[in-house]
Amino acid sequence: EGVGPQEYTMIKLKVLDPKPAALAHIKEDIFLVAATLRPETMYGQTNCYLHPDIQYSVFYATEAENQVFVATARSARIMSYQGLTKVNGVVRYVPGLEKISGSKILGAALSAPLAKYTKVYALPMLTIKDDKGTGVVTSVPSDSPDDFAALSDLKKKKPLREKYGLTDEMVLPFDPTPIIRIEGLGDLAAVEMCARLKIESQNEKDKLEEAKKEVYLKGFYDGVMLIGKYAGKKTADVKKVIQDDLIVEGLATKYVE
Ligand code: A2H
Repeated sequence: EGVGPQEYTMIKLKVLDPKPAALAHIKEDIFLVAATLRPETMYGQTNCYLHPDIQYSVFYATEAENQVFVATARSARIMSYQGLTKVNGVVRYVPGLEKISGSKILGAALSAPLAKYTKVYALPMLTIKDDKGTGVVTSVPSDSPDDFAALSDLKKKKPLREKYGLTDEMVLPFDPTPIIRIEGLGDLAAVEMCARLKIESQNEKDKLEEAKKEVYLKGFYDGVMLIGKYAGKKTADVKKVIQDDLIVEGLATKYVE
């Protein structure tokens, strides 16, 4: 990992009705908050990942908004020093929800900013780390090999879906959306790299590392947007503008760690 602070865009995915039982009594708007380095890829969201065994926290966001966030306790503490919680330096948990395992939120219906799909679902990813970002990873299978591999696992394996209480409707209709064209890799770069390297599952760490390097480097510098307000422009030139647009609309904030 690099030295010094990393700035992420924290994307707010709103939990829709009917809410998971454990969250159903909450009056405020609830958001899963996902840390991403690629705000320009949010057009391609197909779902959001949680780790089933990670403990998340549900806590009050800034006073101005009547909102609660779902993220790891570690990231909540960091957020509290960045003006993102109700009281500076303090995390106020929703009573009884200081800790809730990801498995209890899986299957939640979500609204994902800029996504083509009006409703996406919280799905399991077993490679999420609890000490990076918010522990919530929004999924862009067109441009992230990790995201594509995890979604493919769920699509291929009915027992995996059943294990986490997911219906077919939460998984099967969601396909990678072409959002960025990369010279030599086409319009679905992550799908292409996973095919070239014959990646069979989200557990193929080394191959996924190789795929990521290729897609990420090329996507960052040579990618051209195929969709949205900035279609035709280079990814490197619109990353910041799209981040700003999302923030202005209240759909994201900056998060540094
Ligand atoms: B990125 P870095 Cl399209 N555990 O967002 C595992 N992965 C995590 C994570 C965690 N706790 N928190 C964030 N991430 C993912 C989009 C994306 C991302 C695309 C392509 C590449 C890519 C959509 N998912 O990341 O270690 C998030 O996925 C490639 C590295 O801090 C986040 O950005 O550099 C990225 O990893 C942050 O990783």
